[in-house]
Amino acid sequence: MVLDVGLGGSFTTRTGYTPATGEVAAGQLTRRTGGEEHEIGAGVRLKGGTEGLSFHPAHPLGAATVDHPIAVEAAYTPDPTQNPSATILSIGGGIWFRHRTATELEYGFAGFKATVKAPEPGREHTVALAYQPTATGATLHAYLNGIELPPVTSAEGRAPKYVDTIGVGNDAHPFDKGIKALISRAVATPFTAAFTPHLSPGQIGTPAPNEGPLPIGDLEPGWRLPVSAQEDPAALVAKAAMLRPTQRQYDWQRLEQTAFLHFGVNTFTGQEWGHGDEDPDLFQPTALDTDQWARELKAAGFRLAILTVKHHDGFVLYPSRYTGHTVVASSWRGGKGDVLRAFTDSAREHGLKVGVYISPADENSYAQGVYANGSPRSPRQIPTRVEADTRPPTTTKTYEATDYGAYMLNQLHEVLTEYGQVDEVWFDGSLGRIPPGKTEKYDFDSWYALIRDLAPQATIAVAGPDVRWVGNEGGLARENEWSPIPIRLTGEAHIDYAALPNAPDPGSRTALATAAATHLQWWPAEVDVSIRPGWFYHPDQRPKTVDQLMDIYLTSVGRNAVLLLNIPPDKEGKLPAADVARLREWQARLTREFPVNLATDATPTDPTANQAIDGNQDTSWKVTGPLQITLPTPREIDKLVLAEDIRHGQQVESAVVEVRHADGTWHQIATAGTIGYKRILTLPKPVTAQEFRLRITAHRAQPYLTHFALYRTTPGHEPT
Ligand code: FUL
Repeated sequence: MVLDVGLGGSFTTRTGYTPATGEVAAGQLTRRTGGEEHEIGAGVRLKGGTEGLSFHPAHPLGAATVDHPIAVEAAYTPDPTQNPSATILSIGGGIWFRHRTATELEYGFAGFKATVKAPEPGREHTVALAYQPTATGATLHAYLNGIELPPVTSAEGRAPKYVDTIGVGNDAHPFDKGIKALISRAVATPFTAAFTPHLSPGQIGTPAPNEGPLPIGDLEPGWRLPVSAQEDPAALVAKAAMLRPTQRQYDWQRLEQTAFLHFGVNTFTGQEWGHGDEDPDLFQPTALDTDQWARELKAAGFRLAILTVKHHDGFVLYPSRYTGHTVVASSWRGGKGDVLRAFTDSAREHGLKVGVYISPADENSYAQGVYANGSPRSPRQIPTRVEADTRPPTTTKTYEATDYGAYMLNQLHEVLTEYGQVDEVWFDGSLGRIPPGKTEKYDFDSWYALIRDLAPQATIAVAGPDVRWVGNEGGLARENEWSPIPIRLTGEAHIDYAALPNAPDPGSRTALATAAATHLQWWPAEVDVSIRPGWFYHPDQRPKTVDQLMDIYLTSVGRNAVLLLNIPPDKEGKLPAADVARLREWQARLTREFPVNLATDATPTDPTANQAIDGNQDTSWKVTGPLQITLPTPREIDKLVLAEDIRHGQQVESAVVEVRHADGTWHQIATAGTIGYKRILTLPKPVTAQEFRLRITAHRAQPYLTHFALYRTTPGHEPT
């Protein structure tokens, strides 16, 4: 960076500028006439004509042409009227970004130029030019409000250089193309490979009265937005910035820690995937204790638990009316057992929410000639009444389904109407042992519709529209985990990844620009991982160590994902003692590593930023600049928690955290890419400071911060 001023310093001579602390000016910044009004705290007001700011960098821009990559940016609030050629940015006199008229902007150099609609007057916008010489010419990238505009390329020579000056609010040469505007920030920076603008609206200067990126038609913020095949990369980024979670996705994200319970015939056979022909009488828990499940899970910080009501083998843990392959066919509890009932009762008793895993792949149904039997989709009355149905007559609803689709619908109906509130329905993507080519084309549209009808608050996970599988079963979210994701919608309303589930980067600007997507959607990541090597209980397996669980927490909850940790009940029907002990140790470890949020005692430089440090999840701060806080005394910290208020979308693309040294200079201690719902940063070694600062260095639309939290592991318990 050779220049980065928010114009918070002073014009000490009539024209010369002295930067404020934290500002950078490696060169001389001047007012052109001295008549430019310096509005302290807002910027410099320009009245057009010969007024403007000039920056003379310490190093020349080139010889006769501009020969070095250089980027110039400004935040400005234009007046409603502008003279033709009123210039916002200029490099060397030959490269410009200017008004052609009050409603049209033009950028370019020599004979190469492009035109775009001018942004709305009276509110703050950001503009950037990034000039990159090539072997035979140059490319000029232009940005408006953080969004890239079509680049301008010359293969026939570079931009002429008339002066070694950068103009902000006027041309660098000549001097009579001034703009009427308030300039609130100016940035200049050489760059090497790719350039990303540092400025976007709302990040700096005065808050924009209407937030949001470059208007793209009349688009409203939403959960899912369609995209076209050849859509402009800038529009894709703008659409991604418009995505918001639904209420159910937001509620789900706030759960943070959820538990999985794999329990069924496999628990007794030692298999991970049953064949569906196992004798139901093998299911014999000797001391089923769902109270112990719920109590221990709750104590370990879980807020919801998902039970495998039916795994791929098709054995059902409650007495379903639609199959004989259930707990009723076991002599356990005299054929009167109901694991789902016991589980849901205990969960509610202990304040845990309930989720259900109902495997679409079903070997027993396949063997029975129901799954993939070739039956056509036809209207089905759900629930389908059976002989000796003891349910009171109830309204039925018609859904299109195959025979197996109807079986699933009836089962979902039972689970969602007879066991109290269900908050997550988990459809696995695996086919189990069903032979390839014999698979059923699932009636996802009808299944989703029935779930929405009966349990509108429930998220439909993984093979579902609300929650995305992170792509591995190792407990690892990506370092930069985006929730706005390019997707493909297939005919039956089924949602698919535009890239592979485990694509290393499904959400960045590059991913958005290159994805073969039909839509962009808020599709947040869930990290499912087992505490043991298997999903089901096996006596010879051991639970993971506390260190491993701690790492999993940091790479899931700490990376904008929800953790779904599997703890498999054993043959007794209890969570194994070793696993319970491990959960308790892990919980104690979490408490020691995050004992108190030291930031809640701090004073922010900007009092409105208190909403980002008050520790309150429901309040957030509209970012208007760096978040700078002062603690009552210097404190040692080793972890930071950053959080965006995702009700305003996921916007941050990069951020740095700095501390102030005794000599007043700022030093970087941590960097982050995305933040999202929660981002935990661990420092390589503890840092002591009194003043901390978070700077958002790249973002999409207006970010809001819920948390900037500081922690120090309780001494004596540092991780090894
Ligand atoms: C996988 C299944 O095949 C496993 O058995 C397990 O249920 C896991 C959570 O999902 O795809």
